[in-house]
Amino acid sequence: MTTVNGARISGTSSSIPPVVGGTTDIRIIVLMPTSSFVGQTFPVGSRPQSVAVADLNADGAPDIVTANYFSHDVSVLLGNGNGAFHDQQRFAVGSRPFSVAVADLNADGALDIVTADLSDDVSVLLQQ
Ligand SMILES: [Ca+2]
Ligand SMILES: [Ca+2]
Repeated sequence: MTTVNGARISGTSSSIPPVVGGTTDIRIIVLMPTSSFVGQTFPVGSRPQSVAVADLNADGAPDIVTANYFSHDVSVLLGNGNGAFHDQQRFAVGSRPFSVAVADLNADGALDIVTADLSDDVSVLLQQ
């Protein structure tokens, strides 16, 4: 189990340690009142293929999850509510995840993460 700013996230069937390091970035674009965009880049795992936005730690600020195809993990970036995000935490999933979704899969009130993997399976990360 790993704790990220109060959000505790763990795997379902085996220990899923966070992976250290990142090789690819995602770009956050915030719509400003002038209808222009300001971009900011945050590192995530290798070759992110899919992104989901949800309030994973229930603090009222949207958070980001990416499915990282070549690093076989997901990156979780907790938001601070003003468009900035904390450094990623990475959690291993199946081989070559290409899609990610967030939902409360076990009806405990905490959002969980699911990925579709190229290895013909899905990975489920239950938040505890
Ligand atoms: Ca949040
Ligand atoms: Ca849940």
